[in-house]
Amino acid sequence: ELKSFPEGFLWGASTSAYQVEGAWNEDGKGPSVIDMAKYPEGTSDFKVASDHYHRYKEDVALFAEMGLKAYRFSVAWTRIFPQGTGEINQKGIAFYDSLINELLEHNIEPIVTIYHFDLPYALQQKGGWLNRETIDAYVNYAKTLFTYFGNKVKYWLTINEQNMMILHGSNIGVFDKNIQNQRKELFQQNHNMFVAQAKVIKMCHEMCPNAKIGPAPNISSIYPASCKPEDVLAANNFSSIRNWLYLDIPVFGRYNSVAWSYMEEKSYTPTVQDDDMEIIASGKPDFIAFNYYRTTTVTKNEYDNYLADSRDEQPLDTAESGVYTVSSNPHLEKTQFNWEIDPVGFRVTLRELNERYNLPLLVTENGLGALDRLEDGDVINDDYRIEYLRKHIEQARLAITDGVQLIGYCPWSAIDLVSTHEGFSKHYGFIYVNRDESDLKDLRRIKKKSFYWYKKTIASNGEI
Ligand code: BGP
Repeated sequence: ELKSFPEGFLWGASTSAYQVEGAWNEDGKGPSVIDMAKYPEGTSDFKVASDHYHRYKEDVALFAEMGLKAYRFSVAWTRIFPQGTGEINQKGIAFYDSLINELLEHNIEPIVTIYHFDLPYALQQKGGWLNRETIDAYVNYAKTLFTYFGNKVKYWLTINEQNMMILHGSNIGVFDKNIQNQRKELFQQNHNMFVAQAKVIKMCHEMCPNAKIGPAPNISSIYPASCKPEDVLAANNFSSIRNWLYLDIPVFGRYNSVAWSYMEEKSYTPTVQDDDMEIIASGKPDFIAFNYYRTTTVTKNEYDNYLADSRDEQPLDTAESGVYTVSSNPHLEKTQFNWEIDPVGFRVTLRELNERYNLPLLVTENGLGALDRLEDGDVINDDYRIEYLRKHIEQARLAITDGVQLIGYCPWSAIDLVSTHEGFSKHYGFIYVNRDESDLKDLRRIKKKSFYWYKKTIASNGEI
């Protein structure tokens, strides 16, 4: 018999600071790597975004009207520490304090991502995550957040999509161009982030005993493109490299063995300092947050040196010589932006996570990016988005019936924002933001059809 969503289920929605806030250099904010990245001609930049920094009260009122029980957002590190370290910028603290208060007054639970891609540029100039001083800077930054907001925020997320930063950070601009393409160095940055994350999890437990904290990778079930044993093995390998590496570390306190032997084989293994593994084992998460958009299908990669000359330009989410090549799945429909749609894969992913880790799960992103059209009378008929979300919610409910401990669902995104890869034309929100690239003043908010649908869904606790 179909189970219901549990009582107190965190029906929410998500954003991240640089994609929604704008005000990129206001009130003392320093530049992040995202602010300094070069975007292709014609792509919207993040300077104004959805102007949420100035309109957050209006936005929170809309979230409350939609009935959100939770709102997952990120703090911009450079609002708190403009240079990554040093003096606290009190105006940054004040902004997030007001935002959190506003949410709590509307009975919306804040779920806070500490770091969502936007490393302070000043830290990157000193080597970014290759420099172990960044570990200390991150710990100090998190400590500041726990000090100011630890009594108000119950759910913390350490790092958004660390795995995607490693797998294709070059596309997002999160790493220094001069070092990002060296795969060995990617895995060193990865290791340093693991150490930083563990320290922050441990510190959160000490400083905020009533709060919960977890990692937030992007997790996707990996399918073999055929039933050829070599393809099945490739899928198994990629699953370890892409998914389990990022959760075995915080949950079990050790490197996933398949991922480690892959790194050894490729000479990518990071330098692990004496007490690193002890530190890693000391920071166990209370739940696993994850982002899910689609599954991934792979074949065995038959090359010794895949795309020899440009190999390092090829992000790891595309291929690895002799190990895997990401291919497409002919059984799945695609979005306008060519992302495969796989609600059943969502159930599979939820089950896999539950079986491996037996921890509460929180979905922090899931959604459909589309070229929404504003029709006469300020209407957006985004039936395709409703369809996508409905199917995923149905599968989530089946997963709960399977025994998965799902505590919340926060689709991407609460409100339209700038897409990480594709600018503002790719809309995800329940609330439309009228953004004309030649005049960024309007930015008015318009409720989409999906806004009213999600409101009903929440009100009925997912009985759709
Ligand atoms: C995730 C990120 C988000 C968001 C989302 C959608 O990887 O955590 O920041 O951008 O993907 O991706 P995109 O904007 O490229 O469509």
